[in-house]
Amino acid sequence: MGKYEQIMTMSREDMEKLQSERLVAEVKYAYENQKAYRAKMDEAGVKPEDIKSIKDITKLPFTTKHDLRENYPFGFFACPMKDIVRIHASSGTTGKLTTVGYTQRDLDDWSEAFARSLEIAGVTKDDIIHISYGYGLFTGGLGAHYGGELMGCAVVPCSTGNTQRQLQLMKDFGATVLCCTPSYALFLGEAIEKDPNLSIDNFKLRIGVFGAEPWSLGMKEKIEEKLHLKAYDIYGLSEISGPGVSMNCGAEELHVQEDLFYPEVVDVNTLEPVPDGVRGELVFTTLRKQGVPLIRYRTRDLCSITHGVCPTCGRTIVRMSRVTGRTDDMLIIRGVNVFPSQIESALVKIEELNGSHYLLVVEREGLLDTLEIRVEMNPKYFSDQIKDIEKLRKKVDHEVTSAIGIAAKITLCAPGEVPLSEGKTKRTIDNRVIE
Ligand code: DLL
Repeated sequence: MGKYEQIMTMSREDMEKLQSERLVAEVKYAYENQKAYRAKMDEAGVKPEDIKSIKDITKLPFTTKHDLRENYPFGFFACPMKDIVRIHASSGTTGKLTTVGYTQRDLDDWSEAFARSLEIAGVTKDDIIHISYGYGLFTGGLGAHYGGELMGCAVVPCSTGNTQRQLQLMKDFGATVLCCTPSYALFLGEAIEKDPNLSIDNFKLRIGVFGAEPWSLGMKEKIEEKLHLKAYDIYGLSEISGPGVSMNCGAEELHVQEDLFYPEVVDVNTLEPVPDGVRGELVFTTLRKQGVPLIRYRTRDLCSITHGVCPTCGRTIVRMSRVTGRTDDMLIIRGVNVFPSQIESALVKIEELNGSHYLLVVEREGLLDTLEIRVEMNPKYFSDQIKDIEKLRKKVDHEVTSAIGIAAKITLCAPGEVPLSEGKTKRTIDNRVIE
């Protein structure tokens, strides 16, 4: 039995007891030390004494990214700077940075959350982990690094950049685990295919720990096929700690480290909790954070949660579905809600395309929104014959329209024209000016 199995197979009753104790303490701590959240509780008329168990969590007000930005840089910190040992920040798509401070215990908990995720994927201390998440203010690199060390693995801290050298080190050192974004994993797989001096048979990769951006199951298959490994989906966000908040066990669902980060899913409009299995906005409450405790933090990520024993691995900690989109990357085009991930799922199924290499461009012409999908053709099927291109364009058009329910302009691009990036790949350019 793995080192962390006990906590991940706890009975519901024991877990709720632990969560209740921790929530009571966390809310009291936040109320006493976090001025901004105390003001919210006062405004909502809730006192720490009103919170007696985890069931009372719905009495508490939400926290949003806006609150964190308003209090930039350190207004949400709940302890003096002498107790903070690390600061991370995430830029998001707009506006100011969101800063998070960690005490040593916060870092230890986060490392454990990542190490538990590795255990779920079957990583052991015999593994050599190659980390190509960015090291820096982004939590990917350092999160994987300390989680891997805690697990006892040999960690290779490569960070991003210089793909040729990354591949050489991965091969020479015999890396068995690769940690990076799914976009970069695919990029690496394609780079191996293109290089006549490299063959995937000379690599020892067996497990991929990929996350930080939404990716479709089709993309997962492609990565597994190119890198000859089993790909796992790791989720997390800097506000709550970083990667390792949840991890999939082989089935599609991700196990949440719910004794540390308590998840709820709420209806996007009413903000009322929804039943298990119903999709809504994911909300997290940290149960043991000292630097920046966050109560009912609205992630904007869309998913559902399910309780009960996992039919795949037998663990009892709650599961969340893969995050396929965010409330803020949902595009509303001519009144229809469209997620980039829906389009990706349709594109990756078409063999004649390099379906993961796509970019969505939204414009407004007069009063009408237009959506253009730029997608690369697969080099194997690449043709510059107008007849062939037109036939493929029609096929893509048909698949996409049936997936999203609206028509889009399909632009087929030559291989290499829509590149993936080393970090999170930008999938949408929205040029609409909304007056
Ligand atoms: O992306 C932390 C991370 C690093 C997770 C490495 C996994 C691996 P942020 O930069 O704060 O933190 O961005 C968090 O990224 O709210 C989601 O929208 C998205 N995200 C993260 N993991 C996944 C995933 C890191 N597995 C935001 N699937 C989150 C889909 C993900 N979206």
